[in-house]
Amino acid sequence: MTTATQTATDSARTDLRFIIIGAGMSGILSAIKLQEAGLDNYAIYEKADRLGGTWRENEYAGLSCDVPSHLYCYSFAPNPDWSHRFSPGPEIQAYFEDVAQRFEVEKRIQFNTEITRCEFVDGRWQIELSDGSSDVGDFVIAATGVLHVPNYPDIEGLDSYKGTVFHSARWNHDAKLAGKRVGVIGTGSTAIQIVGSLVDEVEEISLFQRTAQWIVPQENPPYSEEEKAEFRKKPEVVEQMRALILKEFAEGFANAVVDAYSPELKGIHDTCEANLNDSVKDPELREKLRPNYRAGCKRLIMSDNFYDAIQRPNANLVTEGIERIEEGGVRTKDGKLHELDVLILATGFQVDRFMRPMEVIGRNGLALDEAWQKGPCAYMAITVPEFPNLFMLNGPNGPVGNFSLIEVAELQWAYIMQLIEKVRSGSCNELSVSSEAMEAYDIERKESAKTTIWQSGCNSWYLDADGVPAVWPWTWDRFRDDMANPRYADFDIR
Ligand code: N01
Repeated sequence: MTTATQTATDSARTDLRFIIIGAGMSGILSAIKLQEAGLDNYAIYEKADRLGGTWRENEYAGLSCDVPSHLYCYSFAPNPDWSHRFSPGPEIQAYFEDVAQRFEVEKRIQFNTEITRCEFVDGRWQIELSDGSSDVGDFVIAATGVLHVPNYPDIEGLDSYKGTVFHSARWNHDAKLAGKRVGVIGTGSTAIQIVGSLVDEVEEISLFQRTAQWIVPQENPPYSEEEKAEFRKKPEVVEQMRALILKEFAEGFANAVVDAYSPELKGIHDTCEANLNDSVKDPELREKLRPNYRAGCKRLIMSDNFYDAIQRPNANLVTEGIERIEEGGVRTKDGKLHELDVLILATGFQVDRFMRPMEVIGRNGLALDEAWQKGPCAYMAITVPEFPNLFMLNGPNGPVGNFSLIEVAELQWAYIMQLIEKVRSGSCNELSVSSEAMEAYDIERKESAKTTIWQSGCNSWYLDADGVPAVWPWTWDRFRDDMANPRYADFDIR
């Protein structure tokens, strides 16, 4: 007699192949987790010649992460050696390189290989690569990241500028900045860090501000050698610290931003206001730096040096709008030419790209561009109707508060793994969210977004083309619970 267990085991798939797109934080995570699950038949393709994703691409002056380092690392690979509470970018890049090597993922990465096309044909994904070769997989894991296509501003005359110009995510290391007149366009997290870091080095720095930003004061003490030795000796101390930061982030921030009238958010606003009032002496400058929207509406910026930097004698805050860019610099609407040697475009990213420009074709020839005609969507930020066995990490509408994207990706992976298990155990071959569930999910998501702080009256990269926040609009607890318990009734399972 055959038991149910035997039947499942007999039909279990041991031959599944996985295609991972991208060797950034999420791609490395996926490879490690597949190995851990004994699913070793995978390829990981990376278009660049190094791993690291956003940490490889962003090399701008002053780069650091605004999530504390002991949370901004994999839960299974703590790092007792972080130099600071918020560690600098190059250290984070080195961390990913080290983890990829230790977990034997790096040797599996096919560098300089861009996936140009994925098509779902007869139950499998056919993959075309930039070197002309191809691959076939049962699953595609899209770990392409969100902020990876620079947004170049559409400002008249940009091409006519004769000085050195580059986007913050394409840092020109050959550009001489010391003793130069440097302009920075933008006031996002990137620009704020750049200004704080360059002010001492350059002759003059001009920050072109279109919109003022609220800034949370953030001390960034280094860890002493004694502390690091203790972290090495007692991993439980690091674990406790991580748990504490996670709790603080979840309760004090992630849960607060989804309720525009929460007391926590009021507290954050008051902190930002006090920071501005206490830090900026000149009343005129202070008012120019005062945003006309509530703290948290745009992604909050944390800094311990920006207000100090912008008050230096060699720093200018330019709030007149930009009229055009000319050979010699930036002309503002008041007619003034701000002469510059170097112009840095800290103007953010095209946030609706995800896997694109790759061509992705799902069931019955449906192109992803067509499915996303009205904007990128994905159920739980992971799955799209008619794109079976294709799962995204940090996909559309995915960011959860200012939370660590690593923690988010780990929980998303746990969700994806449960879907993969369905196929591995032989209970089905294909899964993707059903069109009905996708529609219902998006209606609920958009409705819930109305009471979040992101929709309280400002413009930001969180908003989609219709002004709806393209983020997780619910609490951290709901995210954790939803990721742990897929609702299979919402899936088209074949
Ligand atoms: O980009 P942004 P970012 N003329 O989109 C301005 C993460 N990150 O690279 O506000 C003039 O936030 C635009 O003006 P406005 C983090 O998630 C994290 O700084 O639209 N200005 C805005 O000021 C962050 O949120 C860290 O009026 C123009 C700026 O450019 C995300 O990356 C560090 C303009 C763009 O700001 C993106 O941050 C860095 C124009 N034509 C980044 N076009 C940390 O972890 C755009 N702007 C610390």
